[in-house]
Amino acid sequence: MFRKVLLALVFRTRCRGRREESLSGGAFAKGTPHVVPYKPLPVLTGCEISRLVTSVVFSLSIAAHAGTITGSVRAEGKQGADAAAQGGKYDSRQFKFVERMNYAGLHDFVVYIDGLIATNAPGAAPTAQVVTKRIAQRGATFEPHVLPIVVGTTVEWPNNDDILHNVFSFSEPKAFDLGLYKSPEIGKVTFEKPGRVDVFCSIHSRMSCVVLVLQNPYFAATSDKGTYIIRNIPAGSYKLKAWHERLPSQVMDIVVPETGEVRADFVMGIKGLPKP
Ligand SMILES: [Cu+2]
Repeated sequence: MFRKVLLALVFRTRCRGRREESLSGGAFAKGTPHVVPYKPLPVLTGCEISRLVTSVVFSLSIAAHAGTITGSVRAEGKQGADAAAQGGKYDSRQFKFVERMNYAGLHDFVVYIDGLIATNAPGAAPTAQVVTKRIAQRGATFEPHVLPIVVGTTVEWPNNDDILHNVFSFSEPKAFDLGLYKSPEIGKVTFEKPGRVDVFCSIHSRMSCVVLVLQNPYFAATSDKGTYIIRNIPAGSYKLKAWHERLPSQVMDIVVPETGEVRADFVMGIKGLPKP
């Protein structure tokens, strides 16, 4: 590893000298008319090839210390709950339109590594990357319904409808009121504190979404099939959490290998809660 870095430095120093030469020369430097000369397709010089190879080798050696977590999440209801539905009770006028939980049909799970990890712990070099995500308002629905983000992310709420919406939240990590607006105006909020932020529309009763603000970038929302994949996680031991907006979270100890993947499947439900 040390040798690779040393080699990269040597190449960089050597190449810099030649590059400056070629930049200071050229047609324009000699006061020729402002005509773009014919230039053949760029051919990589020896130095450039070496630099390219070195950087590829360098990134591969970094990636070799990072693993992948993959798996699935599903939910199941409590045993015995369906007994209440037997005997035609739900056919009565009183309960006919009562919507019941369909655990097998639940989606919008999020799987994430809990807490701060070495790459973003206090004192680690801050990442200057500014991330912006979007939740659309379309057909009086928020899309996606659940958005996991890392702390510092800005979320935009474009209004794709011809009617007004009013996006707001009174959740502790971030309370806000974007007011009434239509396209082309776009309301946005930056989330600096981790936690769950429930978002509503003040006009439409069924419009709600959740922004899940997380402490590190190692998370994934599940696909339509309930599967997820989190890549490039630095090797180590972690607490892996499965989250759903209306189920208690589940935690699993996991060891991410230096290379390759580890599998973690979750079955969520009304489990592990204290009896009063
Ligand atoms: Cu609305």
